[in-house]
Amino acid sequence: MTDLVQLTSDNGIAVITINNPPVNALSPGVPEGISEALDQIAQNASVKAGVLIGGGRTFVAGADIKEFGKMTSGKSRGAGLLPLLLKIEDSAKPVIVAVHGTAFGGGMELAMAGHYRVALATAQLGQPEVKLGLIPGAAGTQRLPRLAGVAKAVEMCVSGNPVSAEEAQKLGIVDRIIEGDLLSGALGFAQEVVGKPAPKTRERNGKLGNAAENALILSAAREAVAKKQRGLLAPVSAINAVEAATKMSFEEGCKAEQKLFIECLFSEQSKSLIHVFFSEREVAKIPDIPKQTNILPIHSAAVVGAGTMGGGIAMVLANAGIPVLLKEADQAALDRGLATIQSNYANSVKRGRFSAQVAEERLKRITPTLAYDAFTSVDLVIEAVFEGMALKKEVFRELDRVCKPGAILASNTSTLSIDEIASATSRPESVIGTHFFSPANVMRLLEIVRGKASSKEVVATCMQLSKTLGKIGVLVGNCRGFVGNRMFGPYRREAQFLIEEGASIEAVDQALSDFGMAMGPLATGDLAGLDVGWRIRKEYRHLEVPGIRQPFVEDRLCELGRYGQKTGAGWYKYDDQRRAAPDPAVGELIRKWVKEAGTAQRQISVAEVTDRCLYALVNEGARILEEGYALRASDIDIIYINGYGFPAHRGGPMWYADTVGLRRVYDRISEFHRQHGELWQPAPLLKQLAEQGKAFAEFGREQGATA
Ligand code: 3H9
Repeated sequence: MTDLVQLTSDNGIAVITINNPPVNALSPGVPEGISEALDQIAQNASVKAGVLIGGGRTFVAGADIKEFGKMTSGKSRGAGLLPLLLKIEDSAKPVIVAVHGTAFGGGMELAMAGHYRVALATAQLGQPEVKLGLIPGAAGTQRLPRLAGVAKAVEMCVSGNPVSAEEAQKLGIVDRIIEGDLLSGALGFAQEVVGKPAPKTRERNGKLGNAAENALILSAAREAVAKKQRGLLAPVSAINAVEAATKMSFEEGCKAEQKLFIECLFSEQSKSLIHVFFSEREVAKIPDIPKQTNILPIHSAAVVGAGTMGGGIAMVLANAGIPVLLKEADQAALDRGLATIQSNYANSVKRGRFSAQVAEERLKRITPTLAYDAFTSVDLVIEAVFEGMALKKEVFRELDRVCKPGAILASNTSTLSIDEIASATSRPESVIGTHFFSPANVMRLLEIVRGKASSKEVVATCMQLSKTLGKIGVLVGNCRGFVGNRMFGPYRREAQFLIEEGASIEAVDQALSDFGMAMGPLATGDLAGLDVGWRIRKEYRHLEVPGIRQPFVEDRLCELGRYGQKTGAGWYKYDDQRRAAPDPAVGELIRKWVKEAGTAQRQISVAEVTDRCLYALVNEGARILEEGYALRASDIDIIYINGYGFPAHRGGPMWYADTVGLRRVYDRISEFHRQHGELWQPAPLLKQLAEQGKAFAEFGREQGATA
């Protein structure tokens, strides 16, 4: 028996315990250990049944994801779980699988091979492989429809979302919910089933439906995938694999699943999504801030500014159970802000996201105020006033005056220097940036901007807070635009240059949307409000270098009052439902403006559109990385996937560049440099890595994300 699996016994029932912390993944050694335990159970006449259980915080959360990289690079052949699962199912003595925590992926497949499943009410069961660009690869697509029916199996394998133990019981996946101690409950269940014929999941064909019903289920699923999971391989493969269960024998279905699983495993999409999985966890690790750093308690908070961002941030805090003061300068603005929050909550209730009672509780946690008086006791303040340095400094001077020592003073600025804002206080160590993305109550990204003086405790607390708020916090350094917006500038600049050089608005947006971006760059501008960038450009105009080309169309649109969706017109025109349509008037205006400016017009290919926009992101990302404003290339990827609609299956902009090959990216950027001038100067780090034949993923810094 390996160290990872233990065999004990209790009153004639063998207990196989998997101990592979933290999540009992099926790493090498675990399947072998279970197999050996089964052999011993078979040989021991005094044992009547077996219970399979996970030690620690969970049952098995799946195959060991780290092994997949070894398999695709030929360093490992993979464990091949199928024979083990058949061995469990063929055991002459019943095997009861006891589930707590999560039975995910290979863990769920392992559970389904048992003759019975019992679970704690808090357990979750699911086939989340699709989120890694995979499908279940150990007969999950064959056993799940046999237990839960075809429609549910398709839904679970395509969405990757788990079901609760209670739902699993209703579906027929779980046989009993255990109250109290799981092992005692499982042992009791085992005593009840000893001597009775043990059902084999693979032989339970009763829920496989009929051809006509299944055809409808499968075609509806394919249609939904084409719309909602555009361009993704794994959801389509998952449907095909479940279809195989409905049309073939179990053995043939397993072979079909294996083939589809291997195709997915070797796809770029899966490698990218696995990169995203590990990057999301890596992001929380900050080299110079040890795990045991003191986390400051956040029992109460305040938000300054009840505009779109301030209101959204107040909701995020309230949703996480933190009482929050919401301050505005005048009653009318405060009323408007509160009315928006109320209507947002009402909409969520209408859509069934939560009950009216929950909405009311959340709303009650938000206390409107016109004064700073009550700020004296709060643990955290987030400033979200209009984006202007003078105003921000005024607010921070006031916060410095009223807030208790140790309170965290955060700014939601998206562009301004945290250090300069901090200089308005006597306690710059307590000042930090918390840059939320709009709509704040929806978007997952939170850029945490570390100022020169921000203390380690304050940084660690904000990283922890991001989790409490259901966000993914990424630590960035204090440079203009931080990481996300600093890169977004060149990206949108190129989109506009392409328009000025002859591409149509729709062609540019379509090219990026076909690449997988949630929205094209021009439509994104309309959504965010073109006036936001216009105002920032005006603030920084003094920094522009004479002779360097600047896009001008967007400023002209703003001068005409075309701010985007909010004014019903921007790059596109909008109806009162904010549905976009091309606006021929804009096309005419652009043609007139570029003629006046003397910009040469030409045919522009889709490849040029995507390369110019995406490589502008990559080139700036390389500078950010080299300058230490992001800790790792993968942090930049996480920012772009969670804050800017970059497709996760492409792994983020830096990973995407790595997959293209940095030599190719560098050559193309050098070509743009020759054609379009200084703005395309290749980043030194990109040049260096390209020449060394390396990837961004290989570039590590001792420290970074510090000012
Ligand atoms: C699969 O099963 C394919 C099959 O069909 C069979 C094919 C033959 N492997 O998330 P956390 C690590 S595909 C390796 O922070 P939480 C994770 O990286 C798999 N490592 O904790 C982290 O490491 P570190 C299907 C794993 O409590 C640590 O464990 N299964 C795995 O917030 C803690 O993780 C899935 O997709 C793994 N499978 O959430 C489930 N899982 O501390 C993926 C976790 O060094 N896992 N780690 O950063 C999850 O969804 C969450 O981790 C879970 C726990 C909900 C389980």
